[in-house]
Amino acid sequence: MSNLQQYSQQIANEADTYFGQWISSNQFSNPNLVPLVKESVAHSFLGGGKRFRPVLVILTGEMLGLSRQQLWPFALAVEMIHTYSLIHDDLPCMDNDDLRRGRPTNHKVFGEDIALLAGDLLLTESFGVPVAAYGSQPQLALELVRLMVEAAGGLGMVNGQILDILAQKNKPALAQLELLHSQKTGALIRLCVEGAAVIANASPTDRRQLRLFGEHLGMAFQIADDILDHNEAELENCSFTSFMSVQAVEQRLQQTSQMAIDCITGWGDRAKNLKELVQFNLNRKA
Ligand code: GRG
Repeated sequence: MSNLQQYSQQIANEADTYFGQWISSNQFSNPNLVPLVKESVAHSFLGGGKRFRPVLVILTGEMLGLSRQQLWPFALAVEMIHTYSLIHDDLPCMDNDDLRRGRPTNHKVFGEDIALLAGDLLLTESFGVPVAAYGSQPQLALELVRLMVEAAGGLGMVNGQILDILAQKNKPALAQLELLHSQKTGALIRLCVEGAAVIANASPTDRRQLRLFGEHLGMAFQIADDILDHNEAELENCSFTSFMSVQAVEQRLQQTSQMAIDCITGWGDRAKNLKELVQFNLNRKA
């Protein structure tokens, strides 16, 4: 395990602890919340996962001189959106998956109705997290919520998912495939980086540069996913490997990763962990 992998694992473990504590408090400790919904949320939210997005929030924020304490609430909010999207993506009306992270999907355990609502709960409550945590700085809270809407909404993940559904029926053009992935997967990864920049009160130039970094990293994350799926013989219309050879997709992954790294060279040595994260994604196995 590389130093960054160990460091990321430590952040992911801390995230699990923080998320676990959060779920035992706030609205979740209110006796009026039906226990079944709480169990359903916990099943997916505390059920493993790489915690790639929280790690990205923390690594970006640390590069900008922030403490983890300042970043956890935002990392939590992003992971809530991510978890909602996975629960809904697994539903019978979407991908109809029985397993996620090697365990039964939410609807397989709790039924479609509860799973749908657990996802709704996570998405809705995610917006309350920055409002509560950064409420003493209303401009900051407002900007984070605005970014969350941008990433999750009609020009973000939801539109990406709709393009994905349409792509199953008619193979899209390559440019449409890029848009699909930048919205479905990339928007949330961009949000992690830009949100940390906003919390750090980064200059407009630095913020633009980091947003671009997040976009390239998001695309690289998706391309790596496509290569993994291809290796597991999961061929889809909306995969880069259905447009070009695996070698060409691997080359694209190299180029996109380099574009990401180029965006953060200005931070010199402080960008070491983020650069290693890009490198790690290049070779990831899961
Ligand atoms: C339902 C609006 C809506 C959107 C769903 C994110 C998504 C859109 C679907 C997930 C399907 C998928 C395989 C997307 C491609 C890459 C991706 C986002 C993988 C899942 O993220 P990981 O690998 O998951 O970070 P873990 O389990 O580690 O949290």
